[in-house]
Amino acid sequence: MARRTNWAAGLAADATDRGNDDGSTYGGPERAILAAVDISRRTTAARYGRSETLPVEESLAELDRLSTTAGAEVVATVSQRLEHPEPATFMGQGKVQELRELRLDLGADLVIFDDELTPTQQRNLEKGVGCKIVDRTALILDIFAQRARTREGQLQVELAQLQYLLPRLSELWVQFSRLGGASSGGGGRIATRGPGETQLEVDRRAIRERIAMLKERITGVSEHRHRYRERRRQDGIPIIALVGYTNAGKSTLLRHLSGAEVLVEDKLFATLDPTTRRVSLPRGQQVLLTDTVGFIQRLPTALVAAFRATLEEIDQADVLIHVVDARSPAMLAQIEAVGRTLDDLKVGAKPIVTAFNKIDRLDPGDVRGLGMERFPNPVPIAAAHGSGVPEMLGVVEAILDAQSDAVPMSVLLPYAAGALLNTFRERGTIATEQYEEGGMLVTGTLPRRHLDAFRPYLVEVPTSRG
Ligand SMILES: Nc1nc2c(ncn2[C@@H]2O[C@H](COP(=O)(O)OP(=O)(O)OP(=O)(O)O)[C@@H](O)[C@H]2O)c(=O)[nH]1
Ligand SMILES: [Mg+2]
Repeated sequence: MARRTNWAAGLAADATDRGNDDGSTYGGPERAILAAVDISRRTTAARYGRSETLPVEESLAELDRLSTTAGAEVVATVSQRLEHPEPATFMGQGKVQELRELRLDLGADLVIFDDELTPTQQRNLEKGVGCKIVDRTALILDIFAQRARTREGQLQVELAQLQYLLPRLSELWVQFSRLGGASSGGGGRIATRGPGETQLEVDRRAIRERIAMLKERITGVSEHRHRYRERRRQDGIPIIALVGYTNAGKSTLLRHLSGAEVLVEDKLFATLDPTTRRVSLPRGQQVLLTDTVGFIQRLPTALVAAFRATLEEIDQADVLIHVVDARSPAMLAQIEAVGRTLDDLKVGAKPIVTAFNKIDRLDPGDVRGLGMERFPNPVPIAAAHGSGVPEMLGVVEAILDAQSDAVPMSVLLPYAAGALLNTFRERGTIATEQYEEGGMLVTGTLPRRHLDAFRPYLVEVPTSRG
């Protein structure tokens, strides 16, 4: 089972903080200080290969939301401008000291860093600041652990947690022995040199075995899903996947279109597990619409790897609807983060409809200022109320038409062949339906792959009367 609090953070807390008389809280939400290094724009861009980076204030605002979602109470925020993070302590010595004092003043329980820390940085910070240190990756993993509902989601989160933990295990043992080992007779360090390291190896092996087992189970679940998807594909129903930054409004859009009782929340990562619903396009064609986990800037690699099965849903889609929170001050950085994640997933070139959502919150002038035309197939929408949604579906329909290799035809379907009429209605586009003596005379277009089934009923399209 995925754990609510990850080992790294939990164990460190037991070892260093609990039971200290430093005024930190017991029970109630944990009090957190947020910390970020503001790396000069150029360096960051080079490191992450991005041109549009989230400014440190925006990134901290996002970390604040993540922390609150995880159940912490944010009591202070600290940032430092640096050319690059300190290899040993992430922040400079002075800042570490400042954090230590701040934590004592405010009775904070932990410091959350807006980056992934190396195991060494984490250990040094725990020593220097004197409390639990959680990094961005551990925080996101923690939220995912809270949110995973399905078996597959839980397996994937546990896999990501263990992959995060494995390289940190030895640091944890050093720390555990330094503090915990002392109680068994004082010689903490000596005691762990021998048996401790043996224990470390045992633990490592146990974790590796569990990782292998989890991967196998995840493969099992995803194979099941793969077969299910194949069936849908043979049915010829196009698949549309909703992608986008977390909290952009993907679930809201699915709910509006299908009435599905999916969770909509003003929280990050409200959705983890994919939900698929049948939806009709304006001219009646049926498609499957899939809502899945949202993206975030610097999505931890362990998570992307572990969620590959879930993310395959995106890979299977014929068209992607990229839902953008047009109200967010960080809109451009978010669009780029989504683009980068899609690249990482090697989703390949798929047609994308860019749905600029939440325009009910913008003035018309602001909408013009969005620069929507820079993005593929842009459509302004308000998923919550449905405005713009029919137009968006129309764009999807046009793309599918172009893709489907639609063939115009006229067929006289006997009244007994109701199933074929349904197929025409759901997979194709009907121009006219006419009751005739021999059956229903239908004209319209149908994807070429259905042609064989309809061939026996084809009729000449009358070109002129008489
Ligand atoms: N004003 C306004 N708010 C919206 C609109 N669409 C969604 N929201 C709000 O945005 C928040 C996030 O919506 P969700 O649908 O949960 O977003 P999501 O993309 O599924 O987010 P995750 O599942 O966390 O990735 C909710 O509070 C919604 O009510 C809209 O058109 N207008
Ligand atoms: Mg959602």
